[in-house]
Amino acid sequence: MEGSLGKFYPAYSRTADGFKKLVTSFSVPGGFPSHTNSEIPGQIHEGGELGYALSVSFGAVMDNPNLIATCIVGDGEAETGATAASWHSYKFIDPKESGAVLPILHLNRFKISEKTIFGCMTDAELATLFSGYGYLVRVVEDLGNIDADMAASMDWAYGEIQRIQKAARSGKPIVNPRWPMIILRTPKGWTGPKKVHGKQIEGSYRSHQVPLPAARKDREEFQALKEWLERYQIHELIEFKEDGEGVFSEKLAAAFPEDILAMGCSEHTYKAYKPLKAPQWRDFTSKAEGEKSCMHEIGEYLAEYIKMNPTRFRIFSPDEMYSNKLDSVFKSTSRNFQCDEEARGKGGRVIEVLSEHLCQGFLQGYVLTGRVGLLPSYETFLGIITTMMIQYAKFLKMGKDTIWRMPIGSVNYVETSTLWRQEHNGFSHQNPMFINNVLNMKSSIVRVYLPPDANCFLSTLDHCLQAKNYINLMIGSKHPTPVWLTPEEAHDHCVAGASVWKFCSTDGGLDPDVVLVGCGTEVTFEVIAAASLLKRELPQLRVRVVNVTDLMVLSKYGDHPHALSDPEFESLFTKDKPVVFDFHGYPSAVKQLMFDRHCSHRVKVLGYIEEGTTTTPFRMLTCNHASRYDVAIHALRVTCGVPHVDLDAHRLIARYQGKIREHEEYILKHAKDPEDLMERPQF
Ligand SMILES: Cc1ncc(C[n+]2csc(CCOP(=O)(O)OP(=O)(O)O)c2C)c(N)n1
Repeated sequence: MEGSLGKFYPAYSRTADGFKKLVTSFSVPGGFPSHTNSEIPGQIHEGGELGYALSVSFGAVMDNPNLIATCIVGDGEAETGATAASWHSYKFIDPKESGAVLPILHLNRFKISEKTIFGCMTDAELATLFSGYGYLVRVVEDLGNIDADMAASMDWAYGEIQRIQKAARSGKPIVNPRWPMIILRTPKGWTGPKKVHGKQIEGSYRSHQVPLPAARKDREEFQALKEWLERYQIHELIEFKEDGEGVFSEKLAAAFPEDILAMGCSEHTYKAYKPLKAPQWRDFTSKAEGEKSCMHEIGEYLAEYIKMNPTRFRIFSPDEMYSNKLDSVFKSTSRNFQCDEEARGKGGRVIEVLSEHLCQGFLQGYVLTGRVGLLPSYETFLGIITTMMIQYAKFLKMGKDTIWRMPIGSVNYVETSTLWRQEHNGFSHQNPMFINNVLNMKSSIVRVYLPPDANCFLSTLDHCLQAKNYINLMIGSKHPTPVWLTPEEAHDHCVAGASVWKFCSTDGGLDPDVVLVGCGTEVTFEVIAAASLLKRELPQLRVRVVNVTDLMVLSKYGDHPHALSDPEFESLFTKDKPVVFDFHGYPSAVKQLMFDRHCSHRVKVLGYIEEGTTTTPFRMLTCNHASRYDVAIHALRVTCGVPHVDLDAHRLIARYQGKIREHEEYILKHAKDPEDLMERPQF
């Protein structure tokens, strides 16, 4: 009615036909969905899965000083863990640089069929709880006078917000300001049917969603529906002229804001994206020698990114910047946490809160309103926000098909502190499942990268921060690991997504007996070490080493935009030679991608098979059968029958099995790996 729908969808304009279409096609096939999604003007939130409205609202107002988001939270939604954490979100809002969120907790006492926790609390309990969170609370519950009560409360809230913002923006910030919030008490299904078939509807759980499901067939329900709709007195509000145009009563028309102020027309929600300024990633690269921590190197790069984009780029981290070795970003920025005098009022670009849900919600709100963000996380714990990522992917997919939605930046994840290096944390910290979860999303929007060294990581990050409309997952080590490729080689490798690594292959990879593939930092090291071992001990075995940095190249041509054509695939993995594929995560991810390549008979996939504990890095590899010895053993097994391999295969397999046992005994005795295992393999 406020005109936004008609602006974006002429078929839903303010005419008799437009209204009819809206009413008759709502929540039926072909019409608008029952929960908000990206086809709805003004929306930046996939409705349906409850819990995230508040954190997304806070993300939207960050660095948007003139924006106020009003977020209505149902008392059912308020029971979710994600919402429970979200009440604290204002503690990350600096009123000088950001806008404000006005939370409205709507207490109608019921969820689907049970009473709600908040609905059963007294005003005193609620006021104490939310005062404790730091809010100024106002309860709106005067049902006989609800419009005036609500209008006065909104005025009050707006005034409070302005007071806080004015103080901060005039250089006299209020320390720990109390932001306003409203608690609205109304009966569930208020103004709907009161009683049907002798049972109370209004004010009970029976009004949830569809209060009169049998109105088509049941007389009493039909009568209740008729009376309910007639109570709106629609004819006093709208008159339809002969040409079908709807004319609103003066009173109603006066309530509609101008186009620019209509909630459904807010440009923040559909055309606010501007690309970031990007530093030269090559300036942060190193020579192809020695060891570098991918996280440390990208930290330096991000510090520069932040300098160049002081108000349009943020990092949201579950308190892991230091532990993920990304702390070099603090060379150019600080944290942003208003309760901490060291981190308040400084324009810090890093929000650290130990809630992956909040990080994801903030990131979504920030990105969907046109900015760019990064969420670095322990590999294992990103799984916590799996369903949020999935809901976001749904929003993105529909948004890409919605013509009036302009492109947005990408949601970028960096997974580090990976499962292979959990020598102090152990089994609980070993879980690469997020990769599988991302793979299942629509191929047009998801990208998964496992850059094998720091130079490749820089090139990948540079690409992701500029890419539009994607969910990018980047995985890499925080520990120093070898730099294998020069910056130019890294660039070429990342553009290709996968390539033959000639320096560690026999005759540059020509005419191989077996192809060894690494995908992921630690397992790539093992593949290279296996190639070096075999070169030394069985030089007549012809080995080709391939590295995959862009996981999606593996999928069947046509299934993903990055998928290799069959000839390209065969140029790397050969037409018919055996392949030993050492993968960073669960082998199922690679198998899923390669299933339609019809090459499973010649590809052995190694990876994480849910064996883990607090143990050394190399023991992690051996207990999951993904070490250099396992790669070499499989390479020998799959090439048995090749005459010059047969002569030595069994002897070497037995030797490598012995090496694994020897290593096991060594670490039991010394609680560490032998030093020489981490030496850069020689060729
Ligand atoms: C995460 C999640 N769990 C469960 C549901 C199923 N569900 C749909 S509506 C609802 C009750 C919501 O109650 P409330 O937030 O109070 O909203 P109301 O309908 O009362 O306005 C539930 C449990 C859901 N949509 N999302």
